[in-house]
Amino acid sequence: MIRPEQLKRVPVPASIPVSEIAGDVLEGLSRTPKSLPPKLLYDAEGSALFEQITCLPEYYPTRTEAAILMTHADEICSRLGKNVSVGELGAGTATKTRILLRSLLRRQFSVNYFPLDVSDAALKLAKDEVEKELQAVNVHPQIGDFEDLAFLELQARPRLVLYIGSSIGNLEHVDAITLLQNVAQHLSSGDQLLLGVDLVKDSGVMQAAYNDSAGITASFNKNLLIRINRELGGHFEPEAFYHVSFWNEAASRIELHLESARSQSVRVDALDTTIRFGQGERIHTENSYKYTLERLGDLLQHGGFQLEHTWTDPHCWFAVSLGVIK
Ligand code: SAH
Ligand code: AVI
Repeated sequence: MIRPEQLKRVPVPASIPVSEIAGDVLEGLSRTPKSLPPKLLYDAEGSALFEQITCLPEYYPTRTEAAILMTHADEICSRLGKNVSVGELGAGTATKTRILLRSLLRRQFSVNYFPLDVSDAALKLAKDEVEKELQAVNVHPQIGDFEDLAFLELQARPRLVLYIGSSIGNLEHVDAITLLQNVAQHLSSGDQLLLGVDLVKDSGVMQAAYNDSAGITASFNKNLLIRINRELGGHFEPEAFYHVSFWNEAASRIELHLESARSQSVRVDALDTTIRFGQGERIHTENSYKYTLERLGDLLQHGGFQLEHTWTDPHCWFAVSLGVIK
């Protein structure tokens, strides 16, 4: 871990304000093998690129989950407590959330909705779009990290927490369980969690989703280097890195990497450091874990929730599960 006092010792050129990503970038690029936390993918440009990804023909998760929600929204809402308030982890632009909010408003007069996200650009869009369509939803955006869960206690009970979009798949198993346990600690008996996860399927289908023919996922991945250039005075040449994605069967995950096309040294002014890359050396930027229904059940149980029901699509590509705190 890089401590804040270590960062203060780095002489920063006056023209570059120290970005909050500095510690994560310094730590991740000093490691062997190099890696960066996936939450750094979501600056304003990254969030916009992710929105494009959700519309790609190869990227099945969003439309599959949306279809599950559209088919079963009324049944899902009938299983919720009366007059629920809704919190959401990693809400993004809340496009799919509106499917549930619409259905919820057929059962209650108004909804207090608390979307949490690190991306203020995505949250702003979420608030604008939800309020434009659904005037009876009061949106309370929470800009922050999954570590900042105190907002769940601002919600009136009973509470529903949404964690959809398979975003939990971007966490290591141990971190996924810890996050659910932290959520559970802020909830009370009867409060519920709606969790969306991507399921293991034909590897060709999964690989195509992360290596689309239009190259949007590659741009999403490389945007991380552009962000480091802008926020930390980095000198990365994005074209000197390849977008690499593949299915790691043993770990049940898709991996995203940025691979150095040649041996090169890259200066990052705000970190007062130069990062060396061998030809073919990679920065591991994201994992996207794919679950089985059995492992999804275990995840909920270890996270402190009792599984109530799981909905899937006809191909069993994606699952949405409702869990409750007993
Ligand atoms: N739920 C939406 C968006 C998924 S994209 C959907 O289903 O389409 C993942 C979202 O999680 C992004 O908007 C990203 O900014 C957010 N995110 C990623 N890591 C995060 C973290 N550690 N804390 C808070 N938000 C995070
Ligand atoms: C947000 N998350 C669930 C996406 C995924 O599928 O793992 C992020 C993503 N990365 C590349 N394409 C989409």
